[in-house]
Amino acid sequence: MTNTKSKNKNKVIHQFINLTFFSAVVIMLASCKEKKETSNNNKPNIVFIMSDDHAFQAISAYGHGLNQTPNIDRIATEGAIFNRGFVTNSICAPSRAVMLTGKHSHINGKVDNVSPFNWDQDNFAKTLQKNGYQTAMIGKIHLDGLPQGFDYSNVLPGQGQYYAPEFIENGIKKTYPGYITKVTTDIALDWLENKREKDKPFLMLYHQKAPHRTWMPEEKYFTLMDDVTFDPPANFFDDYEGRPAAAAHEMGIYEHMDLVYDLKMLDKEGEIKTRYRGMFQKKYDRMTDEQKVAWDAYYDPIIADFKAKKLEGKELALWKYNRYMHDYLRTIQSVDDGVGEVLDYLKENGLEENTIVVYTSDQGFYLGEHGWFDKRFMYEESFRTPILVKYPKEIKPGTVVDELVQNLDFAPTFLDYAGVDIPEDIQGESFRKLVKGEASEWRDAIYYTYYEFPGEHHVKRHYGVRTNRYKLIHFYYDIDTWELYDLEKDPSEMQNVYNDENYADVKDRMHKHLKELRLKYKDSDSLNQQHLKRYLNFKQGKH
Ligand code: SGN
Ligand code: CA
Repeated sequence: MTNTKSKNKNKVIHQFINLTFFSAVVIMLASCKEKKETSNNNKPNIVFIMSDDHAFQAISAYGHGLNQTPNIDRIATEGAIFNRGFVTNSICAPSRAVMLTGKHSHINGKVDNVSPFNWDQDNFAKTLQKNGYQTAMIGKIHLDGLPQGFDYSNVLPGQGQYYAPEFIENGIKKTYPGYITKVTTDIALDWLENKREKDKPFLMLYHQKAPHRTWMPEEKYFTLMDDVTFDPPANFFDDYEGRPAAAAHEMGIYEHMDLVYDLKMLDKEGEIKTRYRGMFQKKYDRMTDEQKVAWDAYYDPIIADFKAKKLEGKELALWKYNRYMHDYLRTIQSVDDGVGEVLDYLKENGLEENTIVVYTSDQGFYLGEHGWFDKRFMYEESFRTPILVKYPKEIKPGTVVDELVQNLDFAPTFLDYAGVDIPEDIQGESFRKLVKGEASEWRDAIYYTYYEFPGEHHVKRHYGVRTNRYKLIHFYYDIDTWELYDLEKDPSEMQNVYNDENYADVKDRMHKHLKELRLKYKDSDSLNQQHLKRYLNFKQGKH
């Protein structure tokens, strides 16, 4: 697209070569100006919305019936929903690095939350910036250092805080009063309305912290779905038979969720003593007196009721699950409101037609499947991520995409839409044609890696491959186990059929796929060893 444009420009210039110098200059200037505006008008704006830990199960467009997200759903109704959207590494900072660079973790170097990110490498925002885009990064980034590729950045340090959040605006730290999700939305709207140059195409990354742990809702949603009792997924009481890596987890709702830190049982009497009580007290203390009054009015009666009931065993597990679901889903409601505000802004300002809007999460999340919260595993609920995209100029309303797409594909897709050449070393594929139903072929397998072990939640290092029907995973380091799943027969991944004779051929085929993908994406056991060494050094403070 860029090349064709500059060729046309040359043609225009040649046509005028015989005119008088003065009139030629006038005409050339006019033609350049017109060209600039035309090309800018042709380039779509991009609003890339991402939230943190938002499970696809908690978006009503995906049909799980847990909650209502009418604004996020609008993106699917007016555009496309992806049923097989996946990440390449189900943890925050690595996922963001993959999304920015279009390269797997072992190539962009940000393999875990611990090691630093090298901002000096290419990212798609830098490329768009060089090609006339105005760029902004707002909200959670979780990558240390001043973001590169952005004309404006206003980002959270680290994980961010739900109440009285700190932001770093173009390198300068300040604290905003209020609730994080709303503050992030206000910053985004302010940039759209007051800070950007309105004659340039724009890229805005609008990235929410919610619904990340510790799921502290906004006051207006404290009582949302109070009358709903959630039934846990069928495999809530999983025994992990045949899956030793899964059995070694530390992310059980029953066993590992902290009554105070996660479930808000901060009793004034101080009788509920838990490991992370002090850490939650600090989060509570960030609220204003007014906010605390509202908070206590909602939570104190629940605390009293909980103490009186003295729940144990299965009853306690179900109580914890419900307490978790209520707060988790409430934080999502504020995210959905923000999406609505941004969509409305685009519509009211005549930007709707020429703006691509993407909604996604940095990974999926467990809402009780296998008894868990958190993510990290290559099992479906955390490997999958919601992807919804609208672009009225090109995407038909109600489009459904069932092919295997990964967060690796965002960078090349955005460059493709912007008419910019996609660098050779990008590992993802543009899904532009796929969404239009015009892709002649598409990948039949995707690759996954996870590195953060030993670490929080105790998920072993692993890598694997998934096709439309099967999944092969290798857990390694202090364990050496393989798992194979038939996702058609066993979508909840309860039966590891790796040693089942009936799957011998499938197993061979999947090993072949895995080998091919590791070659294609330039990954290897020796690279894994290097990452491990680096990780352990960082953990011990030696680097
Ligand atoms: C924090 C959370 C973990 C979570 C990681 C990674 N603990 O450490 O539960 O797995 O983030 O999440 S918390 O006590 O700080 O909430 S990620 O999305 O940022 O990768
Ligand atoms: Ca996350």
